[in-house]
Amino acid sequence: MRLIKELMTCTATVGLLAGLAATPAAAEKWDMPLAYAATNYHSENAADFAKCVGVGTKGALEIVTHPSGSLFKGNEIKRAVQTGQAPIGERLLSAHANENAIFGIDSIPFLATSFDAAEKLSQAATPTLEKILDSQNLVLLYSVPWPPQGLYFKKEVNSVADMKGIKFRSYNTATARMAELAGMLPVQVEAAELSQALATGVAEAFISSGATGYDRKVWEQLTHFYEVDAWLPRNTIFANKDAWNGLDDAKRAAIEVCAKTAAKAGLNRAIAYTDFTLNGLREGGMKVQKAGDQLRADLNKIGETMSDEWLKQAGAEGKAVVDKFKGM
Ligand code: PCA
Repeated sequence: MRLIKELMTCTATVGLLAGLAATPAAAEKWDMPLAYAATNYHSENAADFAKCVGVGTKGALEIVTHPSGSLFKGNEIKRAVQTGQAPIGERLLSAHANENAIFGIDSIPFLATSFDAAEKLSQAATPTLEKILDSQNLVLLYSVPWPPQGLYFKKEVNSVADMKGIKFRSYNTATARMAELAGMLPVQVEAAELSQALATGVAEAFISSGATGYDRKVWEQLTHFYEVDAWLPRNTIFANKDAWNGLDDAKRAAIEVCAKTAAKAGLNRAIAYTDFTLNGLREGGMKVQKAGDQLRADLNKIGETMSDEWLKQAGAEGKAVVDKFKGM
């Protein structure tokens, strides 16, 4: 018995030493702030990306994800990475369209309304986005779409006239502008705080994917989801340029390989999460339906105004990206 015990202790010690030997002494740790729930597919995808980097660098670079805005809130993440407070992070770039209109390219109403079109638009925009992010001390790694955007209300809505005066939660410049043009009152709220904003009456309606409505269990307050397919915004994953330049070639190569895998896996997850979450809204008791003709026509008009405004703000650089997309 004693012998067995001794043998077990010995085996455990050898195992522990082997484990220690396999971990290089100078393992580097990167904290990765995320804005959305741990169970959301963006966060799960980022966790897999982190795992992939760990394996690809044989443990020499450990990326630790921090979902739900726990390390930095959504609206703080970009600045945190730019300034090196975090070496890597994920952010909805369209929320920063006030810095550069091109960041809002994925939120132009009715320009790209399917996963296929959204991927093409992203491809068309990537070189320009890389350049702009580079000028902000950021390295673009990959991006992943949200499902098509639809409208959430706590009553039946058949036209834009029905929306007048409603307190509308926005998540970027485009959603705030849409609210204004529809006669609603925009209030910017991060997804992590959405349930609370609805529960306290700070917001009564919003535009988003089925995914965010599902994650935030909005059936507890709201009753109707109208499928509008207005656009498919993206979460972009970027690194601080100094942190990136500080990595050796092998680590950078591992990140690049994992980023490519994560982009593909993220897209597939987004597609799968679309129907799953719309069904989840139904199961929660919400009426999920296509927007009616009048509502659609009214939104198209608002969309035209917003597209014109965007083109004016984004100038020749923006037009070039849109033209490239349209020619794909
Ligand atoms: N969910 C995010 C952005 C787009 C989406 O589908 C949100 O509502 O904050």
